[in-house]
Amino acid sequence: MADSKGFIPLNFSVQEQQDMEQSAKLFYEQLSTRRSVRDFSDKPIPDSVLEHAILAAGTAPSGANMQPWQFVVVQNPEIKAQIRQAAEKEERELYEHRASDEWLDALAPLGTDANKPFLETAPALIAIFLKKVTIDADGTKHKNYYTSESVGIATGVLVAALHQAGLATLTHTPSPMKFLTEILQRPSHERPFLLLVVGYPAEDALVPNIQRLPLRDIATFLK
Ligand code: IYR
Repeated sequence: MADSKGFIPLNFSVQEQQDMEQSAKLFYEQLSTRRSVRDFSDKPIPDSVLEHAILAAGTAPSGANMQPWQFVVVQNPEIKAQIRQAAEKEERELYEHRASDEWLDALAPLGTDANKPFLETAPALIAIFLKKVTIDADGTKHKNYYTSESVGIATGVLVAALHQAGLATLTHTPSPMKFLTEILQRPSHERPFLLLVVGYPAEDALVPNIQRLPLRDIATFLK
């Protein structure tokens, strides 16, 4: 099936316009119910949901198809406790010293503080690492391209896939996140990108009453 360049036919099916419009609307409606959750239940989640969500994330486009990501799924209570302890230490610094008044004011509606009990309560944490280089099995180093864009898109797909599967997430970015490299024993060419908290929401979970911007504020159409 491959041509002289090694290319293969695209697997693509054209949808009826009505179906396209319905799919786009339904996808938006499904995603619009996603909220960042900070109150998690400790109810276990199926491994296969995590696995398929990560496979979905791995379909993201990436610079030169280098797929510069590594997902580390943490379900071990001792490791989660270590992550919580290290994250709260950084967060205390942030809330007490590092964050500007402007930043703290912006965070006020979210009601966040340095306490992160969800890092232990939630059944899974997915630490996402960005690979500036990829090292082959034979030790050859390859530079990766557009790594932030690539890992950002993969993370977005992961969040959407977990939401679609009926799980709640929190994109958590304790800063700095160097402790994740140490606790999770990752090689130095992988940079911690984001910590995704995954689980069912607590039954009484509350979320801030915030709204999404309307289309006219987020998009410009030039025809
Ligand atoms: N990392 C801190 C602070 C924080 C920063 C932003 I920007 C947020 O949108 C939310 C929180 C924390 O997790 O509390």
